[in-house]
Amino acid sequence: MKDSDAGITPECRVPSWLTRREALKQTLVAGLFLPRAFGQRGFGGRGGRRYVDPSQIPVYRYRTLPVSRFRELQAEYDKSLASPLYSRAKDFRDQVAPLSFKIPADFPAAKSVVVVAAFAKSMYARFTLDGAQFRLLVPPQYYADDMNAAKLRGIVQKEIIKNTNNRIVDISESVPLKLLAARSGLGLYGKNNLIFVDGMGSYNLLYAFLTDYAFADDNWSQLYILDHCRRCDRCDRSCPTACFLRGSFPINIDKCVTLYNEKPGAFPNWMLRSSHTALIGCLRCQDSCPVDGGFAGISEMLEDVSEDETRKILKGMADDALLKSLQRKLRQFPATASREVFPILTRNLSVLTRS
Ligand code: B12
Ligand code: SF4
Ligand code: SF4
Repeated sequence: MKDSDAGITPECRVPSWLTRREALKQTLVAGLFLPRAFGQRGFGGRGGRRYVDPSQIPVYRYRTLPVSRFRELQAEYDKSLASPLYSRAKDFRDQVAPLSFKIPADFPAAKSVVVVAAFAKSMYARFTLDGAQFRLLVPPQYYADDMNAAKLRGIVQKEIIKNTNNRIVDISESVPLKLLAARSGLGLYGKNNLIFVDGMGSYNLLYAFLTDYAFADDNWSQLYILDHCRRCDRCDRSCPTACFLRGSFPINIDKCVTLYNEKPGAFPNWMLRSSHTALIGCLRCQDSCPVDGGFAGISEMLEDVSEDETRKILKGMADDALLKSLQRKLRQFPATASREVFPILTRNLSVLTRS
């Protein structure tokens, strides 16, 4: 598939929804590269849904960067997080606090980082209650996929480095993955703040591996924005909680449904019941995207959850047998991992089934 088919163009694009002054302000925050064509009309991509043949979707794509780039990546990330554009919410800060571009003390010989994007499709789970069936969306990253970090580590060793003597360490849980993917040229940021990768749109999960293998190329890239975003606002219009801010690239994380429905606790008072559209997380700013059109339609069904199990979930009865069955049926759905996190499933299912 050509770059243009995925809505990605090799030139730098600045979105028309940013005024010149706003874009310059963003530049200070993000070190964004402004193209010569900035402010002019007449360039941009096509919209519209299209069919994507699943067999043509790459399983993964990757790029590499030398670890000597970590210092500037860290400075850029720190600068963003210090900006008032980013949430001060504790749940958000707790998630980003452990992320950094530091080389682990036990791996001083690390020379390169391999950033990988793996295609990930949506799943649906069917629950039954009082004769009614609820087919509920489980977005990528909330079920155990055939492709995972351990498998990708093996692929990095066998297909990318092609040498079993090199050390490879999975650092996916400890680095800011989107910035790494964008700066390595693996993908482009979209207005929905996600990384779009050629041939898989934003339906990809990101991973990173450190290695003592020294790749010849430094793929350092400018921060590009998806070409389509210049003339499109579908993600903005479809967001159930109005996270998109005029003139600001970062979404308002404080309003993102995912920030609340991944964690236990009551939903904020301002959040409408209709804002909940998935069993966990939210996919609205991806499934409405014309660039993601063909990828959004690729999904599979998980094993059905019985009426008896559905009732137990709604009553919060997390016995061992139920947890075991749901772990299998929902493929390690995070809220079935223990009694402690089970209330997340009870709350999220209650709001979707109006029970
Ligand atoms: C914290 C977090 C969240 C938080 C905050 C989200 C956010 N936008 O930061 C919450 C809980 C809300 C969340 C939600 C989701 N998340 Co999340 N999340 C993360 C996590 C742990 C860290 C992200 C992070 O570093 N944020 C901090 C900000 C500062 O980073 P940033 O967004 O890259 O910011 C850069 C840009 O804004 C840029 N910049 C600033 N100004 C400008 C201006 C322009 C024009 C440009 C181009 C760039 C630019 O500079 C910043 C860096 O310096 C990562 C995992 C990881 N280890 O990285 C997953 C991750 C980002 N999440 C992911 C996913 C899939 C989701 C959800 C889709 C899940 C779901 N289905 O509900 C939603 C999407 C919400 C959204 N639209 O952003 C994937 C994204 C994959 C991809 N292809 O992009 C990741 C990478 C997990 C993974 N392993 O794949 N997430
Ligand atoms: S829906 Fe959002 S991310 Fe997708 S092309 Fe339109 S503006 Fe960009
Ligand atoms: S994940 Fe949902 S709530 Fe969050 S920005 Fe996207 S559409 Fe809005």
